[in-house]
Amino acid sequence: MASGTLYTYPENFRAYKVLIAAQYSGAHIKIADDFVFGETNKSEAFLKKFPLGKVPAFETCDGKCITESNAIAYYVANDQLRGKTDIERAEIIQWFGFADSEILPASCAWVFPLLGIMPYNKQNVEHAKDDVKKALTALNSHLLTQPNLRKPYQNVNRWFQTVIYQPESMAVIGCFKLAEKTLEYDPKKFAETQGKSSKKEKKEKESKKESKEAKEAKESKKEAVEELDPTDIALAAEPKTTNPFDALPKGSFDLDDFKRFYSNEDEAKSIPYFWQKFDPEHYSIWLGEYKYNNELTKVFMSCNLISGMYQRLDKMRKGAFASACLFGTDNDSSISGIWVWRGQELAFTLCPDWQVDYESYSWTKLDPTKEETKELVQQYFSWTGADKEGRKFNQGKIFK
Ligand SMILES: N[C@@H](CCC(=O)N[C@@H](CS)C(=O)NCC(=O)O)C(=O)O
Repeated sequence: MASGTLYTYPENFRAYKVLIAAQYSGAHIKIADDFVFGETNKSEAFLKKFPLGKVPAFETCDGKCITESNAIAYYVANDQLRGKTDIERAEIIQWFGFADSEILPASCAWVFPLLGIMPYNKQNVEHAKDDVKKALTALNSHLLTQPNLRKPYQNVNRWFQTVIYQPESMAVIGCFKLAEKTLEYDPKKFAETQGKSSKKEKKEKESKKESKEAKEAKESKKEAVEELDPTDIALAAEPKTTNPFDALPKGSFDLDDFKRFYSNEDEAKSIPYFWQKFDPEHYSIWLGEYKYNNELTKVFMSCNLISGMYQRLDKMRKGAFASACLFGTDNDSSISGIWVWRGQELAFTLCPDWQVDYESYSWTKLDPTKEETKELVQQYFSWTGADKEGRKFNQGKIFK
């Protein structure tokens, strides 16, 4: 399995490709921790290995040097990502090229002027926008015509969200949020950005510019997805779904009332209140345990994993409540939670939109009459105790 050192600055979108591929393959990648953009990559020692002085750059454990983010990503990937047949491998190269030649330059030409780091020219920006739309329309049609993909991924927007919310992607970039509004041209921004060019600030600006570049790429993706006409059309054409919980009898447990009570009172009151109101005939209680605890690294990333799952389950809030906890510390942690929802079956199976994350957890239905269930509810609702391996409670998140 590939292993080595990656030279990059933080949040480099080109390095994300490499790091996400490594999440899938399990390749061991160390990020050079003393790397300073503009310094390290211009040093004699670096240029000897990587003559262009660009990052990301990768040095394998046995001293081989690779540049070009796509090549590095390919090197650290596995067969699943590289493709198994000639045609699959050719398609991988096709989409690498598509992203670099069709999406990236047009996205930058669209967004950089709006962020004030390139002069604004309305015609050029409009032209770039059209180019992005054209490329995404082609991608959208491609996804729609793939029989395997047609059903779950009806358009680029959904495909993008699916990819970006995979645990392997989230472990690298955290929880990605789509832009809420379209960027507008602001002449002040350009003046401000161009104004600060004293020599002393140059280096700092370089690195800011580069991390900005990463942001821009994200922004452009957000923008592009947000403005995509065919996506909007496809979304509008989808049948309006009712909430799957609506089909199940409500019973006597007023979940909203309990959520309000839980938010406003401390657990000494809200947990007895839960048991007093809980309706076991129409609601069920589940323990969800993350299956890949040994892959969890930084606590904040694991918390992003929980928040991401909650976000994707937004519509499920109507009939569910959960408290998920992270136990332990960086590189030694676990995630588990207590979930309560309407109905007696595993609620995620009720709706395809709820199925992105649930298979990463093992689900155990709990018997509400049992003492162990009372103890688990007590522990998870009050954010105390430890996991099965004795890791102490660290952080909790409520789904309501
Ligand atoms: N095609 C290369 C582009 C690499 C690249 O342009 N890297 C920029 C930072 S994102 C860089 O290192 N610039 C430094 C320089 O041009 O001196 C790749 O995908 O890896």
